[in-house]
Amino acid sequence: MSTSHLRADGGRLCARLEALGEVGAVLGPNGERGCARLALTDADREGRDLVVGWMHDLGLAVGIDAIGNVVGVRAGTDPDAAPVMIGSHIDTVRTGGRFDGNLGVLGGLEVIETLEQHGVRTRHPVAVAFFTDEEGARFQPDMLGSLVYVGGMGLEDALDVRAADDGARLGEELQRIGYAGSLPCPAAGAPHAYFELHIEQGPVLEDEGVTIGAVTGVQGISWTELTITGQSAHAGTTPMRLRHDPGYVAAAITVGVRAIAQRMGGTQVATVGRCELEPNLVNVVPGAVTMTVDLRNTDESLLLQAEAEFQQLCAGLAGEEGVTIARRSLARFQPVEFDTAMVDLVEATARRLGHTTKRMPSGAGHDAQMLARVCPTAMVFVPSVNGLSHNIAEHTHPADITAGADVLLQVVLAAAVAV
Ligand code: HGY
Ligand code: MN
Ligand code: MN
Repeated sequence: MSTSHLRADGGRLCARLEALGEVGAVLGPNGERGCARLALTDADREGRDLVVGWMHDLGLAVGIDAIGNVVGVRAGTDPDAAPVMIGSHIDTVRTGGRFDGNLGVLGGLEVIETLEQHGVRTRHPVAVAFFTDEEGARFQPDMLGSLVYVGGMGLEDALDVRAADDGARLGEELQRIGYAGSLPCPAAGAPHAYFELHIEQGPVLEDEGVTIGAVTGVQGISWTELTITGQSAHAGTTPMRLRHDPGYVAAAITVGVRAIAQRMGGTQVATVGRCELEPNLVNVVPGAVTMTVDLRNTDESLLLQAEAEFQQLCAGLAGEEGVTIARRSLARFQPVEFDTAMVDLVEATARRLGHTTKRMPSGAGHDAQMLARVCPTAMVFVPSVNGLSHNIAEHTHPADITAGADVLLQVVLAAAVAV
């Protein structure tokens, strides 16, 4: 059966995105409409229940594994063939948008519904997955569910992770929301191929007027939590020369890691996203500060260089101010390159459909970087308006959403082999 003419129904996909976006909805002062569904919260459970319901409506066989990853499978004609998997995540950061992750999962459901609508059978099964805790905002590391899925992190270690906000244990939260599944981790078998449709979350495609990004890989990620311990003291009576102020050290580290990134240039980025002073009172020199540093680079040797300079910065400040600095690695992933033939397929398919394309690395982490460990993997990017993401103003135009879904549909058909 020829299927090269098949296209997605962009309106149906946008309607699902809107409906899922209402779960944990966050409305901004200027009409921004984001959502907050931190991993394993009640809002995440509600979003999961909605998507699982859609999976059942589409006749998928739905399975949940021991880390809460959910996979819905549409049968293929060859019972021995491994599935072509479409996946991403539906958990969000606290100031999340409605597209990050959600587009990849709901784009997968759109592919399924289009195949159903046109009576298309494929040799390989087609699976749609959402992975637990991709964001890593509440439970680190990020991409935790897909990392466990591919065997990159032990299940028990993952279940024992404590939440950064309230200290809850991941395994108990999974039980509490009813998504502690019975399927084994790591997964019993690898997919035949994995595709992820995702918003770019940066400015490149929009700046260059390009519709489809053929993603070549994902940059390396280094997350560190610092606990800086000094001496709590009176803000008025303690002379500057007698202070051991972790608040000052935290500020100097924030300025210092930014300077490292600016000096290195290229793709190097550095972010202090979390910084908590204790006791956080106007008239008390803090006794301790807990903060995080996120370093990324597309080149592993440069990321190692940035980490080394960061380490030297901390050591110097600790000696200068007379504080101690304890470090805890929250995530460390090397850069990942996707299978060239798969990237070629995305690029050629997008061009065949008449879209402009660009090969580019991903600045953000994605579940695809974990699935790339076990099967041929590719990502399809669509533009982000103003390059904005992890912000409730995150937006992607419906025409670009439809273009991305069309490319996803066609590359999945190529891999799953319509019969
Ligand atoms: O941090 C990331 O890049 C992703 O959003 N988890
Ligand atoms: Mn994402
Ligand atoms: Mn994200």
